[in-house]
Amino acid sequence: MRILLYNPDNGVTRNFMPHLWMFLLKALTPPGHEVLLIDGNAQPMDERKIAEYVREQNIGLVGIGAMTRMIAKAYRIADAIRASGVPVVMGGPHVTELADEALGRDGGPRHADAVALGEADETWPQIVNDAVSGQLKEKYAPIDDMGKERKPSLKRYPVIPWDSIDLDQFNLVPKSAAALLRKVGEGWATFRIVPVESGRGCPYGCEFCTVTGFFGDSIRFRTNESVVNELLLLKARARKERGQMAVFFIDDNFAINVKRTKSLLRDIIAAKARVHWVAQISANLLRDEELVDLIAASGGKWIFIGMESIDPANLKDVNKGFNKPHEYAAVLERLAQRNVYAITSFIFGMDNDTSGVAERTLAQVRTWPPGLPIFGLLTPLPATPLYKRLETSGRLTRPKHWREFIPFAMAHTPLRMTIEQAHSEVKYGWEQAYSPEALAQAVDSLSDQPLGYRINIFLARLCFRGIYFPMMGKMAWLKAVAQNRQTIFKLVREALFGRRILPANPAAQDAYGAVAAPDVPGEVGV
Ligand code: B12
Ligand code: SF4
Repeated sequence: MRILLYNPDNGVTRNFMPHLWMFLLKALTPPGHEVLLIDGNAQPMDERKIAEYVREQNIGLVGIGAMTRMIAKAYRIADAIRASGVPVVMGGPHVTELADEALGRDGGPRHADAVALGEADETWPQIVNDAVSGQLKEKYAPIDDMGKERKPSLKRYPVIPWDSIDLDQFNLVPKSAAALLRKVGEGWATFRIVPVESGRGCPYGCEFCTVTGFFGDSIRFRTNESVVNELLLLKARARKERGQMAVFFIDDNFAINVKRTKSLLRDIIAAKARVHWVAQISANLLRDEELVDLIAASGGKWIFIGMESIDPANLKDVNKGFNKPHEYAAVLERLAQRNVYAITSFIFGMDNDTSGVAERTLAQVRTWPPGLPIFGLLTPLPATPLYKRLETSGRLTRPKHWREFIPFAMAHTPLRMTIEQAHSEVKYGWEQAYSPEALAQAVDSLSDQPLGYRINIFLARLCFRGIYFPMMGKMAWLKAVAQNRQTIFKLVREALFGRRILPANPAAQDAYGAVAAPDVPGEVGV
């Protein structure tokens, strides 16, 4: 049977990284089937086009995965495919929480023939077999012999054949430039950011987050060996095609077990499996100097930190009191001393937020080492404790906000400001943090560093700008380039004519004797 796995586009950003679930399920598909992958962010298709594709390719089963914000699109695509007589199975966090919605049991239309609840590593082969025999069940849940929910172990993680898989749709180097860039340094014919998981689960239970409910508070890890082998496979592929590969460790909290993370990072260094990587780690775990040394030594470049707020009252409200705003600066300095920078994520519209929260936050951000601040709104995702609290207190203004997704729009009223005020705070945050002046300032703040670091922060900021100010077309990119022309000229002039390059920060020479690899243009992490 031919199977199509499809992930809808998010409608905001272009594809920068494939979705892991597709590659994982492909690797877990029983032998004898052909699995095709389409990521809507890389290959945008509308309902008509995808239904046509499914017919032309003689597909017998379609699997669709989506987050809440893409679910409306996912349902439309599913409807079009089902209308042409091909069964659809849906999975992922949204339909796990609202299976009845996908199955049309909540009074609305039906969108899926079957739903895979929770982690599908163990149920997927069964789903495929049932589809082949025309006996798809409505729901598939990972349960043990006693009928109790079972979280799959990651100890026998499948080998994702990164060395042979077709990754053409995920090359971030434009085709027109590939031939030339092949000859630059070790080769830049391709540049890909690949998702790798080393573990699942986070016990912290922040009120707005689905992770603790979905993956459970039991944390599971792959073996170090299996992660190291995956990195070696990725490196080999990059070398073979004269390209570059960076890794996004998509674990929710990569250092949730600090001892294990250190041992993994040591093994990566020892096996020469070092690649440039990005990971999500909560600020409280970055107090550990040895961990931060190992992050730098093993290729860590960007750490995503869910700071959420600089107000301890807000953090307490959302059960994230373990974040200590007075520590943020020290955490970021500790990273920056080793040339590791942070993607700092903030949420506005929390219950203790008042007008001016964006400027108050930015005032602090400006005193920190340069990074990539991102701003969002508190969003009640289905089945989170936050959703339940707001529902109970009658504060949801759009209880089914996902049915008509609007980017950067609140679905409930904050306590101390209006919805409109919260929206303008987010807008202000993005405008100020990504203005040409702010980009120039970020570049200048690294004036004692080699040029590569400054180009890196500049390109990263330019790309991140696209999260709020979509840069889908050539014109939008040209406009962003024109606005930042002064900084670009400055960097180009320096690249062509040079200037005195100061040695890299001695702290980059880590305790393990490795010098943090100089960043190179284009390596923008996320
Ligand atoms: C990586 C990641 C991203 C990447 C996404 C890009 C990418 N290419 O991966 C980035 C960093 C861009 C991102 C952004 C956002 N993310 Co995100 N992200 C993740 C993260 C950390 C890992 C996803 C992953 O690969 N997991 C590992 C795989 C194996 O798990 P999985 O995807 O759940 O798949 C398993 C099952 O769900 C199931 N399954 C999934 N799909 C399908 C389909 C079929 C057919 C079947 C049978 C089974 C199945 O089988 C898989 C194997 O068990 C998750 C948290 C998490 N740990 O999952 C959050 C998560 C998915 N993100 C989330 C959110 C909210 C966001 C943002 C909206 C945040 C924001 N406020 O901006 C943005 C939206 C981005 C956008 N523009 O669309 C939420 C989604 C909750 C929800 N109900 O939708 C999650 C769960 C985190 C959370 N805090 O709750 N994210
Ligand atoms: S620390 Fe991060 S992953 Fe863990 S529960 Fe909180 S927001 Fe979710």
